[in-house]
Amino acid sequence: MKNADLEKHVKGESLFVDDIPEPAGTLYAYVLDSPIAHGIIKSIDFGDIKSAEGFIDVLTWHDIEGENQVGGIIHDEVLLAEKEVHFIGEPIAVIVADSARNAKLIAKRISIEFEKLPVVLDPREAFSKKLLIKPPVIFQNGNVENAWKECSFIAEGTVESGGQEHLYLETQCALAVPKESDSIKIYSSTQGPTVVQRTAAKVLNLPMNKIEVDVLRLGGGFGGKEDQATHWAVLAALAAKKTKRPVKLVLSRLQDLRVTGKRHPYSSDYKIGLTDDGKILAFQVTYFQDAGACADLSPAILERTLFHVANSYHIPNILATGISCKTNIPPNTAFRGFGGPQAMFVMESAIYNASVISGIPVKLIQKNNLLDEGDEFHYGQIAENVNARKCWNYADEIYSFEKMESEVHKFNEDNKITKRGIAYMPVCFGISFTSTFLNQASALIHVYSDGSVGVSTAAIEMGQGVNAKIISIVSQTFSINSDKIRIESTNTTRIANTSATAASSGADLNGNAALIACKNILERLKKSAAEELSLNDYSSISIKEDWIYNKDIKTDLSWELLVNKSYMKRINLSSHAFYATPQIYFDRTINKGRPFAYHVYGTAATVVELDCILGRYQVESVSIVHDYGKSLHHNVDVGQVEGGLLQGIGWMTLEEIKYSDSGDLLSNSLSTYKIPDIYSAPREINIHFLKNSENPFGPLKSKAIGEPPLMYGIGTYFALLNAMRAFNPNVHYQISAPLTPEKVLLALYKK
Ligand code: MTE
Ligand code: LUZ
Ligand code: MOS
Repeated sequence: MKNADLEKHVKGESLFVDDIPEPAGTLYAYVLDSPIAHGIIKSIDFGDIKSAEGFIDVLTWHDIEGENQVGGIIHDEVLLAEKEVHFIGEPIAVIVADSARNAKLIAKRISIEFEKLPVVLDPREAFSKKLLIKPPVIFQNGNVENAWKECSFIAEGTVESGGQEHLYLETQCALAVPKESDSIKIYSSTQGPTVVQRTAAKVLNLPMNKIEVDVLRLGGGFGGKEDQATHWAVLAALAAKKTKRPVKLVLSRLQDLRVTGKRHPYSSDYKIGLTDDGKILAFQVTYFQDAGACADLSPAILERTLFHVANSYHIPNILATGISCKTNIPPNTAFRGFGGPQAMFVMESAIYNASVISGIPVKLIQKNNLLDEGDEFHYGQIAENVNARKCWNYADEIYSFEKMESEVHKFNEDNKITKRGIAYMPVCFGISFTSTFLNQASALIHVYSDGSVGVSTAAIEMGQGVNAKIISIVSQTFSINSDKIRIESTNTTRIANTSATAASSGADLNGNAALIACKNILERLKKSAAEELSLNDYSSISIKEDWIYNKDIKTDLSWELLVNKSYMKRINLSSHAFYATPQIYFDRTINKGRPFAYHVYGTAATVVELDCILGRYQVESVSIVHDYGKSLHHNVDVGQVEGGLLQGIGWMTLEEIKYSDSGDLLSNSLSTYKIPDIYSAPREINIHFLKNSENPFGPLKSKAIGEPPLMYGIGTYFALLNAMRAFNPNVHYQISAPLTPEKVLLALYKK
């Protein structure tokens, strides 16, 4: 039960794009990007670069033979700036040289004259100036206006949540190699090989069958390479096509931080109404999403925000408005949770303030309103196989909330300047791409004549262990040892029309496709075995641990022997299979449907300790019950819960993205942008999985796991707020994440 890559990673033997041996004649590209956040390009002076050491070529938008366009959902993003620039970091020219160093040095000799235009950095300001990515989107059910009249308590407020840097270890990079007849092979660090292929074809004016994209693995993606690996791959391909030589483009960490998009900051207004016994009757919310300068995936992310308005609760009256605002920062993009965390943070903030106003404990409001079987989500889906209450109750049973609370209470009575706080965080996350058409995948499986197996799918391995899960599926289905199974690179010539590995559905979609392919081959092998054993039908044949059984009696056939005999009989030992998630649909004219195959549930209880003199804090413990269905790989799933939690804690407490007034990223290094390290990790992480949970939509009854655990981190915010209020019950607070130590300190002593 080890992650398939573990040993290679530890020995440093795993290959990433920058490790691929470079073909002879490889050139190196450097991207010259905009130093200003908004303006008109008046002129570009290339000076004497042609005589510079190592100079090979320079490309601008004039060198694009196809369309200068990389926008996927909305066609509003040029690959190379033409007349106007809209954010610091917008690519303007590509310098190609004999070394990466020379390419960068040459770029310094180019000077650009701009006419500056006004810079907008605040989403609400953008909204007031009508700078929108698209018209606002509304999701609603019931009638909030009628419901307010029935409410005993109404709370209103504003919630801010900040951006988040992906900080994948491997920066954005690509290697493009020209092949025969104008075709190009691109090695890219992307979550979406087909997005790269399609965009390269469009920009280079080639049919898609002349672009081959190959991905071995990523050094992390976290959503940052769902859409934004494309630019660099296409730029490398453009340069390779023009120079007719291989071109490599690797962003430095600084450039990667400066020019790529991050999690979307949100600024939101809410109003929540409760009955006296703490039932949430109505919730109204407006989200101002800071999209940055172009759409990228923002509309889809905003939509997922609107799906997750109510987190894990059933609220009969909801009116939610999402507004995607255009500002002059790099286009923000997918990040683990994809707009869901932003919605859930607002929901939990609303409950917190409703509790302050009503005196009803947060825990009671949460528990009273958890989703139940048969409840209708505000987007029309009926909740089935709901595990919200099961996770909550099981967590209460094994961790004892009351005991945890009394320990916190006792600690606070015994200590004057350090205080503890506890908070609960239930999570409900919808699984499936909300754009229904993306929920498809295929697999190509070869059983070679020696019995070894090669598996290709659309899944991209980025550290999340999808390869280990697919190996587990193939190994269980064939009942052969996992060391016979090899996962191939993800390649668009083997697997076409791939959806990005995203939306936590990589293992679901590709695993299901692999399962079908295995079953196809298995059936042929069983028929072949029946023939070998002179049986009339193959229903009594089974394979167990690399050996063939008839009526549970061991035969003389091993897996290898059966495979070889089948090959000699000219039986097809390969299968290409396709999977599309059944039953899902969504009608955007009314924003109702059944967008998700199923939901993932869980509950976390978080205890923090706060030093009220220094403002420093420590997460003491996070105790989780998570619903992973019937796990494909327990250790991988534990790793995903821990990693997601840490990333969520970072977003809520430490990671602060700052731009200057002119739109320059100030938090542009690891000394100014703090991510969680071993010292900021919880002292104790307890993870229990819900028992007896099976998921009819997951391969071998498993559930997706990648994104949902990030949202357990939201509990940390409210645990901290409770610790602050234990020190100073009248503490003046404004809900604004991240709750950094300096913000804590300022709030504690504000008069
Ligand atoms: N885990 C690691 N180690 N590295 C990653 O880049 N990405 C996350 C999550 N876990 C990521 C990760 C995100 S954003 C998603 S959508 C899922 O993994 C994608 O993989 P899956 O669909 O196979 O779960
Ligand atoms: N990407 C996407 C996603 O295109 N659609 C989604 O619904 C989604 N959800 C989570 C993460 N990425
Ligand atoms: Mo994950 S944000 O779906 O790549």
